[in-house]
Amino acid sequence: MRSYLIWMFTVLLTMFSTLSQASESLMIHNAWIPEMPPVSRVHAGFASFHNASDKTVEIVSISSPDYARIEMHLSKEVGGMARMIPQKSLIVQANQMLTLKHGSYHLMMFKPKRKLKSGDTVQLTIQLSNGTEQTMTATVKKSSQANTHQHQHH
Ligand SMILES: [Cu+2]
Repeated sequence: MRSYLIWMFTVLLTMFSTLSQASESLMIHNAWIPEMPPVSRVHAGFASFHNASDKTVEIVSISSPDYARIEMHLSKEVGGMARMIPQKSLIVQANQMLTLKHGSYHLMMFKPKRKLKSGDTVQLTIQLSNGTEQTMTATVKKSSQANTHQHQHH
């Protein structure tokens, strides 16, 4: 009985330290997915990752129950051609914000498992190199809504 209690206590302590670690990692803002025609087999994903800690945070994988596979890409011009280069990870420097956007870093999400339209939300799980996980919620939006929003900064 006593060893059982000690074991329980250890489990709770481990859970708690994992949770408190996760809270020090990334703050995620404006996660969104441009609405695509239902026939589309690949969606883009955007978000801003804010690392408020004094350590580099590295995202090593992203998954979602709503997609078969999610890749991290960097759009780049190579020899005058726009190319998308798959990234092994996304690195968010200490006290910096990494903003995923068109023409830069972004997510490519393959084979949506359900119809997603404007207003729907998608749960994503982010795996960090320190072994912790974070969840994020992305909202499906019409691209035109997002463009309007961008233009408000002018
Ligand atoms: Cu891409």
